[in-house]
Parts: sequence; C-alpha cells; structure tokens
Amino acid sequence: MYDLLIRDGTVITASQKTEADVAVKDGKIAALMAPGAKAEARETVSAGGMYILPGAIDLHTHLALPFGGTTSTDDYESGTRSALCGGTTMVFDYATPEDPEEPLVDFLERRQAMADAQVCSDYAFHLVLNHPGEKVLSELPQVMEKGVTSFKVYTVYDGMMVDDGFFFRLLEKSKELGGLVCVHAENKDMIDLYVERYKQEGKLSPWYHYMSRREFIEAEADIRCIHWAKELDAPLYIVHLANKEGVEALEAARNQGYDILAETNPLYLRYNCQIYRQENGRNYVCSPPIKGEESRQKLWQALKAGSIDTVATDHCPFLQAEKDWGLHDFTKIPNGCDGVETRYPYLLSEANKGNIFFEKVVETCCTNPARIFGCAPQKGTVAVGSDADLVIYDPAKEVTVTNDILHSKIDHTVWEGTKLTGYPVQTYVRGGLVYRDGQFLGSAGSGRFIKRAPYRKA
Ligand code: DUC
Ligand code: ZN
Ligand code: ZN
Repeated sequence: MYDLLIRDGTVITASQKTEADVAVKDGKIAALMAPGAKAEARETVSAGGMYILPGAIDLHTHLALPFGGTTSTDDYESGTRSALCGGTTMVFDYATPEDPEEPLVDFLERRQAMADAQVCSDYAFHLVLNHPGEKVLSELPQVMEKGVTSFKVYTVYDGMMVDDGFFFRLLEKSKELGGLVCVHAENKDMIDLYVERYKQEGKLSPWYHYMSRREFIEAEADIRCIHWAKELDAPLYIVHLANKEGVEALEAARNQGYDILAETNPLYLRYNCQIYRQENGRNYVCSPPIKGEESRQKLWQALKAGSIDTVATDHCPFLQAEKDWGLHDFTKIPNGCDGVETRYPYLLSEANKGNIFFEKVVETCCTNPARIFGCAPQKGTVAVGSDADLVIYDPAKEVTVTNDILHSKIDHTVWEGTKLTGYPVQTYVRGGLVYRDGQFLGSAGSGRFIKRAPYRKA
C-alpha cells in the first residue's frame, strides 16, 4: 500500500516527458507506473491534464541577511513558505558570518539551529567567506564534514570582499577538498570611481546604479576569475551572471574543457536596464544590476544552449520604505529583489509559451542545481528512490502576478503585472502536501537541513 498515488499526469524531467502515475511511500518516490496500473494507496490524487514536475531548488537566497543598513525582509520561515507556494521545495541560503573570531562550524551550527526552527522547505547552506585569511582556509575541512561543500566570495562590498591572493588560495584549497567556489564578480574599484563621479555630477537616479556597474565592470571581473580558475584547473561557479561578454568568456573557457559553471537570474531574462528609468526603478536595484538588451538576449541564448547551468533568484527583498531611502540617491537603496516564488512559474510559463523546452527549465531549476551542489539524486528529479518533492502544474491556468498572491513578507514585487500561462497548483515535500490552489498548507520547522556531498565534475 502506497501513501500517495498521483494519477494520469505527464511527468517531466530534464530528459523526457512521460505519461505516468507516481507512487509515493515514506516520503520517497516508490514507483513510476503506466497510467492506470493496478495499485493501492491511502490517498489518490487525479492529475489529468496536469504536469508532474520535480520541486525546484533555488540555489541563491539571502534570508534574514543583515545588509545595506537593514536586514533582508524574508526570514527562514517566510522565505521558504513563499518558495513552496511557487513550486520550489529546497532553498540554498548564503550563510554569512558576522564575528570573524567565531569558528565557522560554530557559526553554521548556530545558523542551522535558527533555520531548523523556522524552515517550511528543505534547505542547505553555502558558506560566505567574508573574513579572508588563513583562519578560514584552515577550517574548511570541518565545514565540508558538516555537508556544506560550497564557498562564496565577493569581489565587491567593503567588509565582505576578498583580494586576488585569497581568492587564488581558496580555489586551490577548495579543489583539494572537493569544494566548489561560488563568486560574485564585479570590479569594485571601477564601481567606486563611477559612483564618486556621478555623485559629484548630481546624477543620483537609479539609472546611475546601472551605469556605475555597467556591462564591462562585471565582464572584467568574470574574465579575471575565470583566468585564475583556468590557471589552477579548479572548478568555479559564477553566481548571477548578467552580461554578454562574461557569457562569451564562460563559453570560451568551457570550450577549452575547463570546469567553469554559471548561474543567471530570472530578472536578467525578464527585463533590461531600461527598467531603471521607470518611476519605481529603485525597486529593481540589485547587484549586479540588470543589463542591456544585448546581454538579455545572450543570456537567453546561453541558457537554451546549455552554457548557463542554472537559474536562481538572489532572493534578497527589502520593504518599500527601505527601497525609498534611495528616492533621491541610488547609493542609499538596499540592493536586492524578490524572486523565490516567481522564478519557477515564470520559466515554466516561458516553456508553455514555446520560448524554451520544459525539460530545460527542469534541468536548470532542479536537476543541475542538485547535481552541481551534491544532493542528487535525492533532490531535483522525479525518479524512483528520490525524495517525493513534487509539483502539480496546471498548464492552462492564467495568472497575473501581484504582490497579493505571493506568500512572503514583502510589500511589493518586481514581478508585479507579469502575465503567466500555467501555474503550480500543488506542491509536495517528501510526499506531504504543502501548497494547494494559492493556499499554504505547510508548517514552520518541518523543513530539513540537507547535508551535501563534495563537488564532482559532470
Ligand atoms: N546583491 C544583491 O542585490 N543583494 C544581496 C547581495 C548581492 O550581492
Ligand atoms: Zn551577489
Ligand atoms: Zn546574492
């Protein structure tokens, strides 16, 4: 006797679409059967006309992050609740230490205890290395043992950024340990130069956020980071890649056989930099900023071609009143936008409209994230033995995104007004129903910390 049977749906994975009934037992997918196969279950759900998809993984969130003079609005409860209501069943949070003296493992344990009490979805941590030095490098083996196998560095932000020497040493050390280095790449000196110049000229609208971090400023940093990784033949994952020249550098390195991976953000696919000229342009201020139309087109092309591996959100929203700090000065706008609930529905809607294959959306939002970050095949696919993290998707449901339909703590969304064709109607985590038809049905504290394996090249 199964616990749950989802009948008559079309199962979509990264590699195929199949008509199948999905049976769940003890939180795992127990069988994929021909439609109508004889089976008994405690509960049967009809999914006729619906798609059955893996729950998505959001590799890039900043929950309850002290940043930009405040704290990002969504905590572990509201961020994961929101995720589930958009079909995302696991989030990765960038755990960011505050006290440089505290052992990294102690910090992670503290953060895990805080998250465990709140999370509604499963989750994992990437560890931000914001206090570069020998101390953190020497602690990485213990961090790996805790199942935290990816390390993030910034090449920008005072008090967070690392220098080239540390970055190089980290690439070396991480390669030796089986970790994966994730980098936020922008050129800080050039940003500072432009910001100072625009301030002196009184150019303080959100457009100048884009202008001070325009294409070449990100591209130069991407190229340098790729250069170091190539020198060491070390794997490198570039987070939120937003510019055309950076994608071209990534593609060139991959063509030479180097293990350089990249993520983009749905905002960079949806909008171009003209959004910063809008009256509410400050709401779209994130870093790296949304780039020009040529970059947007290139990102779409690279995503479809497979040179961009993943799409993740950089979910780091702030309240409208906080965004308004920058009404007359873009440098005062806390950087970050929402996305955790809308990413999967947006990309699936693009598939539904014929702009990308459904399989590619599943690959970049579910399967690649799990594989690259060491939690496959437990997560990221619909297969016997995997966790029953499932989404029932209605391809006929028309939805216009407004902040009212979302489930986070934010009071505005950068996805406002986006028209979607198709939407998740049910979400299951390890076989338990947590969302149905707009309603959150899960509970805080029910999510689990997922220990991850070391990085392995595909
Ligand atoms: N960029 C953002 O926009 N927010 C949080 C951190 C970051 O790098
Ligand atoms: Zn970043
Ligand atoms: Zn980020």
